[in-house]
Amino acid sequence: MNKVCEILGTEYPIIQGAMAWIAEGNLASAVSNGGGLGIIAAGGRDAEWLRAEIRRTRELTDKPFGVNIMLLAPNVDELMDVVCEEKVAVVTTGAGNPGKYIPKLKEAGIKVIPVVANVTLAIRVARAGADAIVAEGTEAGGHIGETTTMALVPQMVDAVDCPVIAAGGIADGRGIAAAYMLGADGVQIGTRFLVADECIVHPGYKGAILKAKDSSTVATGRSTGHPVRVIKNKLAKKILRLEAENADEEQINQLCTGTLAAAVRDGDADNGNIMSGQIAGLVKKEQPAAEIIEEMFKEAADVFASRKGII
Ligand code: TUI
Repeated sequence: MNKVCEILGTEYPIIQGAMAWIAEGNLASAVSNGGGLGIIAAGGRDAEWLRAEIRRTRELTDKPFGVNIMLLAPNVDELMDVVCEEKVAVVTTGAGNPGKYIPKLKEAGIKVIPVVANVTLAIRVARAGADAIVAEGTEAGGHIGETTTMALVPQMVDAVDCPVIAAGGIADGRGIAAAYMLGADGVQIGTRFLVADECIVHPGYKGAILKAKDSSTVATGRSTGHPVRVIKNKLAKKILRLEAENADEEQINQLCTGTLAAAVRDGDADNGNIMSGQIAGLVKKEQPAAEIIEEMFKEAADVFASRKGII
């Protein structure tokens, strides 16, 4: 059996990406019911919301699902308490080193899968007891590192003993097959699930993903040391201009205030912060989450078969 399926308790070795203010019970349960691991994103939420959402998700699926905790959040300790009390199956983390929380999570019987963007941090979290690690390349949406998935995955596979799950730039069976070839045992996919029927993000956000082409994303925030990949719209261009002019961080932060809500809740494709991976150009239709998963893994198997004679 696939090592990642064994850890996650799923039919397919796929984790849904955590998308702040977007990934909640509807999408998480749909992905889990489709045989993957659905994720509730706790970033920006409070402990009460998270507890209620975990309980609501349990009513929508009897399959395992996980919670993502963004480590830059001011209420990380409280969110960690909630996932331990509720004994969710899996916790993924982002934007930092979850090392100090790992013993407590494992004591609660929770599998811990940090999402990391470089090998140094991967080695640290592996030593701290991570069950698996998501190697997230710079092609991914949201907060990103510098290294591509193609370069990051094999280097991480060589550096750690636990299974590696590839993320960033994967949205179909070819991407899954490629990740396996690099030594990954599973994939994390965000962008394609943005247009899942069960994803509650505003249709304007979905439209921006469906309209995107290969060159439609850009990383803002490089000047502040926190690059974030988004759709290159009016807002992103304004931020890039300010960064080029060495505007102070406060001014940029002010411009960004409320823009994630504008994208997620109001679907403002011009002035909203539309986080997306580079692979958005490949995402062309809205489908149920379960159909997305089944289609991608069938395609991965077909790709393996059709390329058999290549070497
Ligand atoms: O965390 C993510 N993706 C995210 S978090 C997020 S919310 C947010 N929004 C705006 C600004 C900041 C956060 C949206 N998307 N992926 C995992 C990830 N971790 N990507 C990059 C990193 C990372 C980068 C540098 C983690 C640690 C780090 O430096 C510390 C170290 O020890 O290397």
